[in-house]
Amino acid sequence: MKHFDVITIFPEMLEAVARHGITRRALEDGLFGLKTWDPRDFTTDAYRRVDDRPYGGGPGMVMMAEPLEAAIEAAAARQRDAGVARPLVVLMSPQGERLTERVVRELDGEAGLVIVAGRYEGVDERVVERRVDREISIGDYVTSGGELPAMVLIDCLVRRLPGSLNDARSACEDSFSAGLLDWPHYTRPEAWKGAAVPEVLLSGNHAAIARWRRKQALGRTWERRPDMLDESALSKEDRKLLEEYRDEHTLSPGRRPGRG
Ligand code: 4FV
Repeated sequence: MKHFDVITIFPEMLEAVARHGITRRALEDGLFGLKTWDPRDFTTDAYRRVDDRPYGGGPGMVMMAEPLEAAIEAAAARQRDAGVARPLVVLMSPQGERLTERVVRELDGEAGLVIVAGRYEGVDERVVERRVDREISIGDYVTSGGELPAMVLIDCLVRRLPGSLNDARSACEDSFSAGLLDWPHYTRPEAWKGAAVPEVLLSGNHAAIARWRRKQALGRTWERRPDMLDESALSKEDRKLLEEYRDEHTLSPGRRPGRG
């Protein structure tokens, strides 16, 4: 079982992963454990204070080191008692390394994550220096708290746990797993508002379908995320597929068909 302990002053927010969809079932199936720790429960003052004004002035408040460290330590101790040799402490923050498929794969191997979800302007840097192993960002923008980023990370990792997806192929056929964007998906009805499903997908010819999907993945990556595509590293077959795609789609990289 993989362990997630989340440090948050809004523990109820984690219900989003605990009570819905794939993550809910994986939790019920015991594929992972999820526990929240509220730093307020580790305060000693009557006001259960977890934030204070920033030294040096400026807007907003900063999360205090002591309640955070006490919560982190309690979470890490719980994981150690549960057999996790070395719980990894992760702070979700815009100053962290970008969360990518590579980082997700690296964290696959971690038996336990203690995820710190900050609020306000951020957390006291001294608790980061003392207790945080990795800072991770979900993107170059600012959220009002670390809870949503923490749930993004948990969701990414849980769906890769063996047994969490109905069909394990889903995870390995995901976008990015092959370093490419996903191919387009279609389902019934065959015709919808005058738009048909590509013929090949109705052919039952699995080799042709696989070829068409590979071409779409290559072409859409070239169009939408040329930064992900190293054409010089493509196989001869993939280069041929991309050429075909380009011939069929006269757009330049980064331009989306029919959209400005
Ligand atoms: C964030 C991000 C993020 C910063 C201050 C929470 C906020 C507030 N976390 N990726 N982007 N966090 O914006 O992970 O406390």
